[in-house]
Amino acid sequence: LWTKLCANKGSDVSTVQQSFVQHVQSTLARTYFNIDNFAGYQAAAHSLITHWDETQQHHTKLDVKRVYYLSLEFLMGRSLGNAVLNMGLQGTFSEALKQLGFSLEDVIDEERDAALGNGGLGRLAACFMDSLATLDYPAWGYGLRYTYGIFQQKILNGYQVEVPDYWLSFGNPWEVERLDVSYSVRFYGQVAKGKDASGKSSYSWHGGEEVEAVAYDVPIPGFGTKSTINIRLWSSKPLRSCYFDLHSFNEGNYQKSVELQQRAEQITSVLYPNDNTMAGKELRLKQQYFFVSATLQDIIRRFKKSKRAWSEFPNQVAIQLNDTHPTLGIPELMRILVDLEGLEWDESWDIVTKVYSFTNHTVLPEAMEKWPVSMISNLLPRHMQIIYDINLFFLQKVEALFPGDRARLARMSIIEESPYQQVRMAFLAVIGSHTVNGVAAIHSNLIKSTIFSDFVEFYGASKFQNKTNGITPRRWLHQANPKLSALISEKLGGQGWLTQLDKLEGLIKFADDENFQKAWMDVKKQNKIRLAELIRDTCKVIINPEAMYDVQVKRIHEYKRQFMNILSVVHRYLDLKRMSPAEIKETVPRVVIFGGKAAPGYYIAKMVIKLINSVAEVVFIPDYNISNAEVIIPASDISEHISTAGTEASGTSNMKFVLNGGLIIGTMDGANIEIAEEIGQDKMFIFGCLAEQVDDARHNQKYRKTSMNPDLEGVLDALKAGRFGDFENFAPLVDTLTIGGDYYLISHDFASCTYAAYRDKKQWARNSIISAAKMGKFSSDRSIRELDLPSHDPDARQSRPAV
Ligand code: 26Y
Repeated sequence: LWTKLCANKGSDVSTVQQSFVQHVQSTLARTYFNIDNFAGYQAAAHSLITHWDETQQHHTKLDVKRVYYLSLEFLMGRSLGNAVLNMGLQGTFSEALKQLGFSLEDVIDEERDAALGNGGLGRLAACFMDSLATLDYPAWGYGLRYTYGIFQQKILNGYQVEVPDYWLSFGNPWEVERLDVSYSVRFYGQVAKGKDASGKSSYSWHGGEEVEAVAYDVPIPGFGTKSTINIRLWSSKPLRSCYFDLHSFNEGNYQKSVELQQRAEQITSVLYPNDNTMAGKELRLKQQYFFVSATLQDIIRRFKKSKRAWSEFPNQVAIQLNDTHPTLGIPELMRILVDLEGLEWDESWDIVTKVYSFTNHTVLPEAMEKWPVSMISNLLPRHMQIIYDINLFFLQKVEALFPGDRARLARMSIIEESPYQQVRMAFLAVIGSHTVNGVAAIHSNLIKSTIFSDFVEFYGASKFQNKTNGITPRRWLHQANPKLSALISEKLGGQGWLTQLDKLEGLIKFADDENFQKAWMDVKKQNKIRLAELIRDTCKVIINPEAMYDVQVKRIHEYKRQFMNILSVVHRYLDLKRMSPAEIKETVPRVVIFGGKAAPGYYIAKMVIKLINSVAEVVFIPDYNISNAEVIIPASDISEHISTAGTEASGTSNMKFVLNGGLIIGTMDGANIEIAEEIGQDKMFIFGCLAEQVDDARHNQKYRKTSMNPDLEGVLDALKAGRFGDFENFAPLVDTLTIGGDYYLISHDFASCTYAAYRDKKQWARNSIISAAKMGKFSSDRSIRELDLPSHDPDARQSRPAV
């Protein structure tokens, strides 16, 4: 009977409508004359979540090795439009909703972004989930269900103001609460040393406080496959017994009676809004441990179902660490194996190092996680002992290989000694993993020659690999740029390119075809109009779609050099002021568009926002997020990826822009270099210092061996003269160039960062087409395949049984 009842897998218009109406009536408990677009969105989302667990059942039956992607951030954006496209239900859903009096687009617009991430690292995790599902991997994402995502940014009087992002306020139809999946997590307390039955020392961690981790599952449907995988997000709750302190309540102390509950719920309450800068707060460390503890309990519970020996664990489990944020998973797995499961240390260590793999996303010193030994000792006393032991055994091996080299031991120690003792999480991650990867070729080489050079000498170079980042073409072209997607599919005779992005090369033969060029640029024009509307609505500024759109959207950070960009805008503006009307007529009209959030505590970055907003005729789009990125990126003619060479590990928006037919102004940094390799340097506007020149250039800058670029000097004079408002607003920012020693080499790179020709429209169209056509390498499908995760499941690829 069950099989019969469950077999209703139709995906035609009337089946969709039935499911939709059923959800309106029973899930939402509303009637058809009482549903607005938001209810329409909820009902549509609910009707998509069916047959979702079948992939898991299938993997359980096959008993396959699973891959776990552990990330403190998932920057998902909206799900409805993506789910409909990935499940191949676009036409059906539009028609079904239309007949019911809705427009699919309007309904999609009701959804709030799931913004549980800061920037590149969080968005990469989201793209990887799309690829893992699409490629039928038996994969799970694990993360935290923050009650508040990345803050919403308002601009008031030119300044950034942060508003809390309470994204769950109207519920979340994409999550399924799994009250049956919950684990308790301990903090603080003491370690007792004892002896086990055989007389061996044993350790037990007890006391302190415990909280409960409850699972929420979010489905990720693959494109063109039946596979739907999960992201399991943990939410913190008080232990059942601690919901409420009855004693305090009875004594009339209502406040105190709920304190424990609040303390527990605080753990997953808010995403830390720092991107590439470490804050060092205890609550963040708590989040990290809470996350890995719940996740490992869950992974181990699944493993134990198969009744295998522990030695089989690495054959069943692969764990990818998204940066050092989940690195406590290494000592935690050791603790579980040694203290709780009674395995020997060496055997446990062998298992741990076969399971973990670590992705590094940065070389910036301020982004490197280091936690005070005192803080870890207090919060996680047993883990601190284990970290010391891991370090001891590791340093013994170093000593054996390099006898008497005290300096080397100090350099490689997991514990940094001065100015006070801290745990270097990146070293712990390297030592506990079988492979380490960087995210673009230049970055992977840099980590080998700088932060991890001693480890390359110790382990050999093969442990350190490169996996150049990628993006999912499903969201970043098919969904964000439906007109270009349709044009490409028409030209290539199908949608095969969406899963085999190399097929875009088929467009090259049309690059000189005038009709195709026209169609291509026409799509760009329509996307520019769409963006002009967004800018009109959010900034109350009218822009000219005929002008060249020059875009820089990303987190605001000194190394990304938005400051240099706005200074060059001022430079061009001052130039225009000096020009004759005839000369002005010769220049290309240009709309410069910025967007991006500054970390709330990052004073200089906030000042950059104020400066941008003080320069007239520049647009600053507030609250840059996934959803407006989907409008901004397809509309750009040119975009800025201009970090000081050697500082941007990869960048991923650079890939999105080029894939959508935008050209790049960029430095030889991150993935820009590989984009140039693929599409040809002649199709990019490359400038600036090379990574290998940076040290010298910095030295010269700092000791004033080079004088300031005269154009830049002119710009600073204008600022000082109050041309853009009170100079006091920007003085500390300008100081970074002078007394600060210009660490990011703005003066050095200033001269060459200016003009991009837009006049030869045909040449532009040709370059745009060829560039997009050669972007095949940058699909996240390729990154995922290279990551060498447990083999995927060929049986899953069947036509999807939809709604
Ligand atoms: C330690 C904590 C404060 C922290 C939080 C977030 C540290 C770093 C981050 C985020 C880092 C990040 O987003 N890095 C970016 O990762 C992208 C994906 O690999 C790269 O493309 C990009 O260059 C890099 O800056």
